[in-house]
Amino acid sequence: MGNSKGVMFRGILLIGIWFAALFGATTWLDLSATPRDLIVELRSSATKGAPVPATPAVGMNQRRYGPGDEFQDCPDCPEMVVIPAGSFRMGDLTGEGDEDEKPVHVVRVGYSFAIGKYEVTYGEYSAFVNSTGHSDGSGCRVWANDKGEEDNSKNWRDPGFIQSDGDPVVCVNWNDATAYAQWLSHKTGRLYRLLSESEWEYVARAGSQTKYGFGNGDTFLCRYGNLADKSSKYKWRNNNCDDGYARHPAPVGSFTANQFGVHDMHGNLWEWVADCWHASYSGAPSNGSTWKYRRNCSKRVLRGGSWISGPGDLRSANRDLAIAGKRSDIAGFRIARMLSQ
Ligand SMILES: [Ca+2]
Ligand SMILES: [Ca+2]
Ligand SMILES: [Ca+2]
Repeated sequence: MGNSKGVMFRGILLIGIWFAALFGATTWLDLSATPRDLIVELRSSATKGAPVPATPAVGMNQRRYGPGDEFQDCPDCPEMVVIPAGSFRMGDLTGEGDEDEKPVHVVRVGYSFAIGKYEVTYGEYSAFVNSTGHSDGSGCRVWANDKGEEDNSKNWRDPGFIQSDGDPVVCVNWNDATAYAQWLSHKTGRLYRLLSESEWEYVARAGSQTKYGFGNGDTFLCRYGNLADKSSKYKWRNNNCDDGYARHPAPVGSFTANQFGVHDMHGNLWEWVADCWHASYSGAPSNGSTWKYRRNCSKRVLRGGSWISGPGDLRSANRDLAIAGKRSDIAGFRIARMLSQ
């Protein structure tokens, strides 16, 4: 009798552990829609360094989102837009790009995901810093005098121009951006992260194969984003139009959205993406995942150009790089969120 009771007890215990493992450990992150390698990468980055909340702030019963849907996971969270799965040709399609935009290659983004409708704002970043005490850092490279100069007195709170909640946050480095995405993941119970570089170009192109998401004409740039326009002093300025913002970034959403409903992919601020810098696309991933396996990953990719950029820097295919720990008033970031199927 005693032996059979022991067997029964062990059986119940094993079933209990199985249920706990199935429902307890896996329900707070949405991982089902990502490629397998991306899932492994994201699971490790999202769970590193911070405790899993006992009760996620947002409900476990998530509605299903379809392409074009917009949502916000909490009042302080960024507004998100759902992007459809699809394929595109990445790189210099128009023949006016740099060597680092080659070779052109096909990328298949085989999953739908959500992207910030805007660059992350000052108000959204404030909520993160107020909640976590995240460091302001020690200085920022600013363009107040029309040339980039390190200024130890400047940071995201005071970059040298007035910032309000609806402006895009500046003077944040790659590490700050990543910490913000991880905090948002733990706050909401959803998987937020930086975009991969290929996801970024996929959204910037929004189905186009032209120089910009809206076509080839520099004349129309001022409708879609803030750059060095004809009111600017920079010699590389776009003399075709005036976008109304000469000396600083524009509040997010000031310009027309692209075909996916996303704003400021061209200009306003350069945007940090997750990938390590590689000087060519030889060997680049073709499934939308982040390209990260490089011994020295201190340099990260920036995309889209900024309020001091000329037209060439705003091209969909254009790439730039910066040291991950550096902050400047021409770079911010945008986030992505994985969706369950
Ligand atoms: Ca401008
Ligand atoms: Ca931008
Ligand atoms: Ca470039």
